[in-house]
Amino acid sequence: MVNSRELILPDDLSATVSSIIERTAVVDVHTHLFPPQHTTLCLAGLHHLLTYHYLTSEFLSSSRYDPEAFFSLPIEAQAGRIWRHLFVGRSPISEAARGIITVLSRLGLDPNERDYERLSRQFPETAEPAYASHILTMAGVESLVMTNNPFDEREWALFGRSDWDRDRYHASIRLDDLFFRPQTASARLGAMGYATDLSASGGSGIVRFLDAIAREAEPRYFALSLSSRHLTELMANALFCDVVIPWLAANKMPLALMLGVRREINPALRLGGDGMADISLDPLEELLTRFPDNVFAVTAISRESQHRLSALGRIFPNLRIFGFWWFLNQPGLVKEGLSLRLDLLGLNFIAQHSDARVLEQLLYKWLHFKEVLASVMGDHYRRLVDSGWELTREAVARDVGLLLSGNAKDLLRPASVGTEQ
Ligand code: RAT
Ligand code: ZN
Repeated sequence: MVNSRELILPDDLSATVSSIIERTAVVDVHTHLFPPQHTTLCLAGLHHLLTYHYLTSEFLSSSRYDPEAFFSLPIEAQAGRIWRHLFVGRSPISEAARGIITVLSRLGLDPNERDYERLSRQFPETAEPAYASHILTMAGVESLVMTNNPFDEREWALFGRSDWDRDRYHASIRLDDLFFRPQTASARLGAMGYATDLSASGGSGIVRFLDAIAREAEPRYFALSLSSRHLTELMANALFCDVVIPWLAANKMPLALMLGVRREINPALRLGGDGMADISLDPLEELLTRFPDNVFAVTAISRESQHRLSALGRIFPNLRIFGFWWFLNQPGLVKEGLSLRLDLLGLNFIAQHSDARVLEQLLYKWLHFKEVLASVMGDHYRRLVDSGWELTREAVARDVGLLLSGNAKDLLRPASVGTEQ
């Protein structure tokens, strides 16, 4: 029997759940953000927000503007065209377009200003550390995980400097190039002084490379974004199964799999031309079975894969489900997916990641997600209370804390690479 003073009254339930969710800090397990000190790659500001690839593809597919001509324009001209087409010529109804309106409102700017030049003059044009920290705090983001490609020199240069906040910006190492762009990977390995053999017989060279990049970047996980066909191929790849997977297990390093992407289906749209593929979760099931000592953090892009993924999450302790990824991150699909995950998994999943590429996107991505979370959690708690459960504010705060940060922190616990386990 719970002390009656702590109980949430039925009439207060929705508002209490919403306000707890609103105030709970999040750990963002997957973004493409960089610390502000990495000035060449840290994106912020209105021009970058408007030229986010979700919006350039919405613009190019609805305006019939020639993609080559569009991408040859300076960024402010691209942004202005997108603004006039998607925000002045029609209502910004899509999730990515509404995101811009949320950002403008949250920064205290007038989203009804139609003139792009006037609007952009009011937008803070800075990516100074104090501003970045202010945006993270406003968005309620306690810490975030970057995406770091060790085969990209410009990205990797970040780890040569010490002036950024490693407690707030964590690294994750993207291995896509190692398996899917072997020429790029070999060339870079050679340039860094490692053997370039990507077969399993070159395994000791790859292990030295993994040790070195992990010591340098202190990653919280390694990651691959791939189709299920790619995953099937990897299950027959000796470098993956006999070198990388054992190295990850020995170092207690999770592997994040982002399943269902099909790259460059319309290359003229650049990043916006990447799409989705059908997903079979057979290879994931095989992976989880064959490698019980590895932790796999998995997100899948299609609506159709969510049901089986949740079922696998209940069956395999080495699977950690996270987020609603990319084409799936739409309020209607998130609502359905959240409800399914709560029904099947209880509180055992990482509720969301932002995938933000531009700093201020954190403001809308987390706000929009929390709105949906509040409504779905509110419904679940109401059913629980109707069944006779006594619900307190503390219990709601604890549960929401698990979904928004606790489960993420558990996944992101730092590993000590290269030391005796
Ligand atoms: O959502 C995105 O921004 C995509 O372009 C991808 O970056 C995807 O999230 C990925 O991490 O591969
Ligand atoms: Zn991403």
